[in-house]
Amino acid sequence: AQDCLVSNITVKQDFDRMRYQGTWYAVAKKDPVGLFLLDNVVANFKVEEDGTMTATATGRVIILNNWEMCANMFGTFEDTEDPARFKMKYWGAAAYLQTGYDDHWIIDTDYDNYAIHYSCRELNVDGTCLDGYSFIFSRYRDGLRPEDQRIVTEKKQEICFLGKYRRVAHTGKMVMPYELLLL
Ligand code: FEN
Repeated sequence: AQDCLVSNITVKQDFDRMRYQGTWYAVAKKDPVGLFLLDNVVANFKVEEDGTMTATATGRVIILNNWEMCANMFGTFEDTEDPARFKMKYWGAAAYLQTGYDDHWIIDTDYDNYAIHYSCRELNVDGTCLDGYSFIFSRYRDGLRPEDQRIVTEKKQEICFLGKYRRVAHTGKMVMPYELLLL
């Protein structure tokens, strides 16, 4: 949407949640206002027996007195008429972590290499996004393949977040607990 209207943003056609399952490494993110995950963000998506999509995510957070913590987050996805547009309920394993209810749109993915996620939390009166966040995911910890970079840049522009992303470092200090990978 070159007019940047959230209502004109297109998402992945015929999104296949089965193929989206498994581990995704965040390689870049656009932060929302307020508390969020700093870096080392890894998500693991799963389709439950009843067809519901769920996910776990880990990421580094810094709490109060510069305490570095590994946050374990959980999300369940509510379906909408569009298979690529979900509402995500999320909460943390620790009580100090914020809970929330966000849009969760899959803008594009090839399932095997890259994915572009988008969430707008608050609209401006003109229908553009006032507060939102986005993740660029890769199936590989080392980042995106050069051939996917072009597609991702194009999509960043379409969702009007180009230039607002920061790279997500993977220092390897934070690894997703094995139990969470299996959930
Ligand atoms: C996503 C992948 C699919 C699963 C989930 C995802 C979203 C995660 C979100 C995390 C929010 C974290 C917060 C942290 C926090 C899309 C990656 C679930 C939306 C809100 C602090 C920091 C400092 C403090 C308290 C809390 O609450 N951090 O003192």
